This record gives sequence, structure tokens and C-alpha cells, in this order.
Amino acid sequence: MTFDKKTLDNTTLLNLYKRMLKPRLIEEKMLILLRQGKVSKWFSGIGQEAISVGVTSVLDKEEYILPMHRNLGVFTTRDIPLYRLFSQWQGKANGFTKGRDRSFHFGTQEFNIVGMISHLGPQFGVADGIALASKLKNKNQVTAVFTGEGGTSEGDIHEALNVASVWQLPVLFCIENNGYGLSTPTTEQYNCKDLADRAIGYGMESHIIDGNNILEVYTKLNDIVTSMRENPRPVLIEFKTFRMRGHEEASGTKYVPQDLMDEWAAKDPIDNFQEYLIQQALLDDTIIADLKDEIIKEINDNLDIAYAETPIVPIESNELNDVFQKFEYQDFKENSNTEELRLIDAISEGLKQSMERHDDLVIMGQDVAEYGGVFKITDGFVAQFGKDRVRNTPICESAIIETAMGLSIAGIKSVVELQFSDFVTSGFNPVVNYLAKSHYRWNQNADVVLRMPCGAGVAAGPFHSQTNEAWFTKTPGLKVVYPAFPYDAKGLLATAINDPNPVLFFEHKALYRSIRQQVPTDYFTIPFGKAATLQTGNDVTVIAYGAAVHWALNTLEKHPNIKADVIDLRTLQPLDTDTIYASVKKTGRAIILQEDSLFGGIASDISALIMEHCFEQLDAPVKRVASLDTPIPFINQLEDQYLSRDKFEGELLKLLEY
Ligand SMILES: Cc1ncc(C[n+]2csc(CCOP(=O)(O)OP(=O)(O)O)c2C)c(N)n1
Repeated sequence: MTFDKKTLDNTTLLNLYKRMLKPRLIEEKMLILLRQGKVSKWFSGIGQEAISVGVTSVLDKEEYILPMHRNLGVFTTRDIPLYRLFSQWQGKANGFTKGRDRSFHFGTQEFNIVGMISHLGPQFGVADGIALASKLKNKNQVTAVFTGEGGTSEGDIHEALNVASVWQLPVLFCIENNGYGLSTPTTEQYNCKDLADRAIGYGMESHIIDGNNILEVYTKLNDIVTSMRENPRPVLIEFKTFRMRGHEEASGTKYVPQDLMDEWAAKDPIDNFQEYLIQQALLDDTIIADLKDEIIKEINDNLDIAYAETPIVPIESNELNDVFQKFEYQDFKENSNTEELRLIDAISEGLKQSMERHDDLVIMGQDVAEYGGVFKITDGFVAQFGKDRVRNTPICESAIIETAMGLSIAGIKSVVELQFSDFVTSGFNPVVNYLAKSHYRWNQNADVVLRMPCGAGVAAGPFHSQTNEAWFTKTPGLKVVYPAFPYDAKGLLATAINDPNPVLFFEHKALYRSIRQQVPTDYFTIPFGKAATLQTGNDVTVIAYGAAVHWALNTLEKHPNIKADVIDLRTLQPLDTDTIYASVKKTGRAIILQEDSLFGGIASDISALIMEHCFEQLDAPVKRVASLDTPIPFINQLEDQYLSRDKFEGELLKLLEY
């Protein structure tokens, strides 16, 4: 291996050596602890230290790094006290996740590191978001993100590279090509010579760097990163390296040919650099031994601290309280001036007033800019707020939702318009695994609103008609809002944007232009978790949300003799159980009307809650009325048959007769 120190001074050379030595020595210790059962799992980065150390060394401490599972050198080069890492790996409170997540699955704003989720690929999209924030705030900072070559086959990676290129985001995309993804060799992962070549297809600059040569990594990246700060753009780096140990320690390396192992062992980044520094008269055996002793002492001292730390005692309320970031709801009172608005106008106006109030709020979505979105909700927004804040996106839900997460990490709120709520499936993973879990895992909120145009009644078939709120009400960490009226939509959207937690905001397409109401003209908010009681009566409690509220009201209009409490839930998560219980205890009968198909919908949970909390007061079994357990069909007569709308009347009458 040849080293070219260029203009680097001796202190830098020695620092790079020390920085590589530290993760190596920690790993050697971890392997012992693993055998003793003191660490649960270990993904080794032995032989790949030059990459983590090189990348981290060229970045400023304020610049974010998004490492993967083999990047211990990122954490040590950012000088995280070792006892905190050891506590993290042992699931103790001095770690970064209060025992809620393992190994490198954590981030820390203190050190500007955003750790991975297990799914690998989302890291690239999150890096896009952090880099977008840097660009919007003119910070001239670079964001570095890692993946292995195996991870590059994931769709998220392609989406994120494309977005970064289209938006010219200053992300240093680092692929560590270490030969194997678990047991699968590169020949079975992709069919091109160099992954760096993929950049051509994205219109992106790329470089291949010898990932085992610390001076090549450091000097080349120094130039690249300096130039990226001056001229913000994405750059893809393929580091050629090798995984010297098993995927994780328990899985071994039997499938790797010995000659490959030998070839790469000879290229060890630390041994070779050490040899070079000896030749340069910067190191000798005594200095090396002293340096190692010093690091080993640091490791042992810090291990003692971690061992001495008491294990976490489970306290249920602590767990529940950390799912969401605390949100101090601020009540903005409505003004007395009103105007008649359709649901769609109310959403548009609410969004616009939030854009005025939060001057860095960003909207992202397909066709939302000049075109105004397919439903025209953001019509005219570009003219008022500019293209930086109203951003057309490529068709890539995962990367955009991840970008929104990245913006939140960098302190920027965003609203993502899903063209149709059905398409959230293409970004499902970041919603349920990234946005939903980050606060619980490492105290990082996801200040993101996903706008979800949804629902049936427009003969749009199985992929443009779903009401898919139940996919999300099931997932702890998400708030779910589902207004039925223009007034609620405007006030709840303002609250959704103020709330620092991830909110899915369902907008029923069939209500967009059919429901009108007098709505206050100025900005106002409505609290989450408060249902609206639209009518009162002692015969029965009718519970609904979204379009089903209108179906229930229309049915009751035909039966003026039925005296019902009609509860419009407005938000499903949080759910206003107090209002539900108080009403059912009064009426003794409950019927829940839901547009979604029956099984596993929120009506089932509400029914169970009523049974558990109001059983003594019930005069009849709780009734759920929901759509057929089939996909939603296209033609009107099949859609009508599918929907719960027309079944409600009969079920209501039966319940009253029970
Ligand atoms: C979406 C997803 N699929 C599968 C896995 C299981 N898995 C974890 S790491 C890994 C191999 C990753 O290979 P690569 O990206 O090359 O990184 P390396 O481990 O070689 O550093 C696999 C298959 C996962 N974590 N996430």
C-alpha cells in the first residue's frame, strides 16, 4: 500500500493513526466481552476503520453524520465518552436510548450523529432532509451518510440519490463496498462493475477511493468536502474495502474464500499505516505500546463506569410518556368574521395561514408547486412562498418522508402531501419505523404532517379510494386526525402543524367539494383528542368520523323520532374516550359507523373499549357497521355495495329494537 501524505503535518498523521487505533482496540475488547456474554451482538468494522475515521475527520463537528452498523470509528472520532457507548450496548441509562434500542441504533444531537434504523436504506433519505435544511438555511454544511454495498439494492437508496441530485443537496453518500452483504457476495447483489458508476444515471459526481488507505480517504475527501461546501451538490463515493469478520460475530465467515481473506488481511488499514509512520520516524515500538496502553486504560476505566451503572428499572409510565414529544397546545381563538368554505378551501386556507405563521415550514409533494397539487390545495402557494418552501418532488414517497424526517432533525417543520393516501404504502417503512419510533428510541421528534387525501364514493377503484387510517392508529408514535367538516379541518390542520410529533391528516376526497360551512377567516386552532358532539339524544350513541359522519347525519335526518348523541371523533389518535363513555353511559346503546372495511378497523377497538368501560350501562351489544372485507371495487354499484353507508340505517333500527 502506498501512502502520500501530501501537505499533511505530523500531528494530523498521528491523529489519524490514533483515531483508527481506538475503535480497533475497543472492538478487540468487545469480542472478549461478547464471548463472556456481556454484550448482546456485535457487527465488526475491523479492517474498515479508515473509512469511518477518514470521513469523520474531514467534517466539522456541526456537520451531521449518519453511520451504519460498522462505523464505530464515527462515534469515537466524534469523541463520545466511551462509557456512554458501553452503556448503550448494555442497554443502560447512560446510553442514548434508555435501553430501548440496541447497538448503533441511536442518534445524538449532542454529537450530530443520526444512527440507523435496522432497515438500512432510510438513512440516505434522512440525510437528504438534513442537507436540504443546510441548503435552505445557507449553512454551507455537508451531511455524510453511509451504506454497505448490500443496502444499495434497496429502493430507498435509489430514491434518495435521485432526490439529492434533482435538488442538488450537499450529501456525501458513502458506500462501503466490503464484498459481502451478510453471506451474499457482490456478484449476487448487483450487476455492474463499480457502484460508483450508478452516479452517472443520477447525474451525480462520484469517486472510487481505496477505503483501506487512510491518507487517500482523508486527502481526497478533504478536497471533495471543501468543494461541496463552496458549491453545494451531492457526491457519491464508493470505498473499496473488505469485511474481515462475520456479518455479526455469531455468523462466522466460512463462505468467504481464504485467499480473499489473506489478500485483504495484507491490506489492513492500521498495520499498513503504522508501518508507514514508522518509516516516517513518527512511531516506534515504544510509542505504539504507550498509545495502546493509554487507549486500553481509557477503555477499561470507561467499562468500569458502565458496569457500575445500575440497570434500568422498568416504569410503565416512563415508557408511555416518551412515545410523543410533549406538546403544549396553544389555543388560538377564532375570530368572529366567517366565510363559507368547502372542505378543500378550508384546508388550503389553513395550510396557507400556517405557512405565513411558520416562516420556515416546507411543503413537499408531487405536483404541489406551480400545478397546485392534483386537488389544487396548494394553488398559488409558489407565488406567495417561493419554490424553496413549496417543493415539487419526484415520485418517491419513501425518500420524501425520510427527507421530512431529516428536516425535523435539523429543526424544520414540514408538510408532505401524499397525492392519494393509498400511495403512502410506497413510504410505509419510514412512517411506521422512522417517524413513529424516533422519539421513543432516542428522543428525536419527527415534526412532520402527512396530508392524506383518502376515501371512497368517487368510483376510483382499489388504489385511489382507500381509507387507510387503521394502518396507522395501530402504530404507537403517530397521531391520526380525520376531520369531517371545513371548520374542524382548518383548525385541526393548524394544530397538526404546531404539534412537533408526526401527524397523519386524513382528508376525505368526497367531502372536499361537497361539504360547506361557515369558517372563521383568521388562523385558529382546535385541540387534538376532543370529539365533537353534533346532536344530543338519549336513545343511542352514534360514533363516526370522516365521511361516515355525514352518512350518519343523513340517515338520522330521515328519522326525526330517533334521539341520538352523534359523536364526530375528529381525531382518532388521541381518541376522546371520555366523550364516548359519557354518552354511552347515558344512552345505553352504541353504534359505530366506519367507512373502512370491518376487520381490524378502529370501530373494533372502540367497541372493545365500550365493553370494557361501560358494560354495566349497556342495554344492547355494541354494533360496528363497516364496509365489506374486500378491496374497494371500481364501478358505482359495486362500490355502493361495498360501503357501509347504506347498511347503517337498518343496523341502527335493529339496535334500537334490541
Ligand atoms: C430491509 C432489511 N432487509 C434485510 C436486513 C437484514 N440485514 C441486515 S444487514 C444486512 C447486510 C447488509 O449488507 P451491506 O449493506 O453490504 O452492509 P455490511 O453488513 O456488509 O456492512 C442484512 C441483509 C435488514 N436489516 N433490513
